[in-house]
Amino acid sequence: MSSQTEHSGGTVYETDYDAVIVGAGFSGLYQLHRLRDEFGLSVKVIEKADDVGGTWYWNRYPGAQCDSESHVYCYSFNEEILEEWQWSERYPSQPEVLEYLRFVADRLDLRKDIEFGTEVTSASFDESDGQWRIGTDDGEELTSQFFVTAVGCLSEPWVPDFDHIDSFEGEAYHTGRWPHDGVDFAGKRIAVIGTGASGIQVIPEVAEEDIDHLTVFQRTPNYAVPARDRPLEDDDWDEIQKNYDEILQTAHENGFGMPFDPAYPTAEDKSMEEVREILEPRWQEGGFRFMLTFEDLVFNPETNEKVSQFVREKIRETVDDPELAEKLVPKDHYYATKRPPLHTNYYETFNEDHVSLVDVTETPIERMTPEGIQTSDDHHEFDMIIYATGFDAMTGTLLNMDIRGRDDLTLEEKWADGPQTYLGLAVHGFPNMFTITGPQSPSVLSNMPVSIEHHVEWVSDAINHFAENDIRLVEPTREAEEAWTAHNTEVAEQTLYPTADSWYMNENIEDKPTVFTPYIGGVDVYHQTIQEVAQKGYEGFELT
Ligand code: FAD
Ligand code: N01
Repeated sequence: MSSQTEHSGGTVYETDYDAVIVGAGFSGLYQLHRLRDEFGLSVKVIEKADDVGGTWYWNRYPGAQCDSESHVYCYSFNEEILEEWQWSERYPSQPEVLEYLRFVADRLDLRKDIEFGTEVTSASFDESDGQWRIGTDDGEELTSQFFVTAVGCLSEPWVPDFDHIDSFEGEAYHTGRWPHDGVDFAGKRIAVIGTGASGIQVIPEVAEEDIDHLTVFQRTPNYAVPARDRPLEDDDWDEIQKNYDEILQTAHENGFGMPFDPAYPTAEDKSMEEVREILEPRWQEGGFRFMLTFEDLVFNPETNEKVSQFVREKIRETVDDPELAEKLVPKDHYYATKRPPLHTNYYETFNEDHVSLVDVTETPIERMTPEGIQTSDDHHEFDMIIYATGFDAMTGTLLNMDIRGRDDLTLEEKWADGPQTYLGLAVHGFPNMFTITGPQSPSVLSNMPVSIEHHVEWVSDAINHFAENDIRLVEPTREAEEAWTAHNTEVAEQTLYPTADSWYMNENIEDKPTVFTPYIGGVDVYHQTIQEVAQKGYEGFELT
């Protein structure tokens, strides 16, 4: 396949494809559909997995499930898909989301333009002919006019560099690269390292298996709120279908891409007793509806402290042993300044005799040994270690691809002090490249399918506009990029987020620069901003 375009000067450009997209998760699938089926472009998707799904292909650990509610954790762009697909639970589990994405890929006939089992290992912009040259691990090189990354914000698993990590002779798994054939837990002594959203989901599930013992290694206790999952019955579904347009519209106009708005502006003017009365029914209802109670939660320390206090009280009520409960109670950061997880029986699990906790702030992990884990005060023997230690988030996957722009500048060099982008969508010095859910866009601070749709639609319309208007090269100006980067920092600093050591701040990986990586101005504000940029003739971009 090849694509030919004639520029106004008479030059004919020939590339293998109009656009090459990396990744076949939620983002890449929709991006392919939009460019190919709406605008008739020639498009190739390169995906290193051997199927579609992205996150939901890789994260198959027991308990892997969505925290977003199913009826909004989906595409909204296609009425038929919305009508044909019925979710079975309030929060879909990993197999169901994977099944959904397979269904969409088949329904829209996407697979024929996806090359599976192939990793993009390099991508460089060739200034001589204005093409992207994309290299893969099978030695192939493709050329395209546009290069679109849809590689995910949480797709590069991260394992800390523990001393002698490879000496462990038992089984070791990362939650984000879980074996597809499952894992046999029977009779085993198991360690889980990490109590983020993945750890909080996997721990209760592993504890329920027929195991010998589970030891949880916790560095930072988390504020987990009950999910309160339940099946979605036909009646529930009828109700959703009746109001679907309105629900989806609310989600697309909400600051976090969720279908509900905060009910109270602040808790500042309320006593703790009043706050308890407001929060209790939301705690019983479960899910992110709890987090979105007070509008100023992540802005106002007073509101946040009251909500944090409420969660702490719940943890103490649930965990029988007061000393253990105190170790599980977060005190070092504000609620929601690290990604707030939902849970099903997480705290209850610690009441089981065969589950114990090691607080690594008291007794740090010193090294791995052939038999297990050596902490500062004990040697723990295990048959299996589960790393629930997260991801090289936001930039890790992008930087691993050896992306090079003008003057052979690598993205890694460009972002040495942290990401610099225009709108989280494009980078000065890297013409014709677009980053779906790139750093400095709302991405992980939202119900992501909403943000993904906003990005994919914007990028598709932009590429179509450039094609129709004989524009060959598109690149944000340095000034626009500097202004957006400064704006990102400015809005983040108005919130409590920078006060926590989170992966939002790159703090989970020692040698990454400490900067707030997603955009916290709100999905609604952000969406309006990118639409205005387009309406003003792609203001901030240089078009040639
Ligand atoms: P991904 O799904 O990460 O897909 C990226 C794809 O790119 C992957 O298939 C990967 O293999 C491929 N890729 C990467 N690099 C290369 C390369 N060099 N060459 C070829 N292919 C490459 N978000 C929510 O909004 N709500 C939730 O409840 C929620 N739950 C989550 C639970 C887990 C366990 C995790 C890890 C994330 C969760 N997320 C959630 C975030 C989730 O990542 C997004 O919702 C969404 O799935 C992202 O889709 P994506 O297509 O942008 O990226
Ligand atoms: O990863 P994490 P995750 N020694 O980085 C600990 C999405 N997601 O995979 O907090 C000991 O949050 C680390 O401790 P600390 C969601 O966006 C969504 O759980 O850094 N411990 C932390 O406890 C989420 O935020 C869902 O002190 C070490 C844990 O490992 C994102 O993915 C489900 C350590 C890592 O937590 C990532 O979540 C799952 C060390 N050296 C994931 N290094 C749902 O929506 C790290 N840790 C359901």
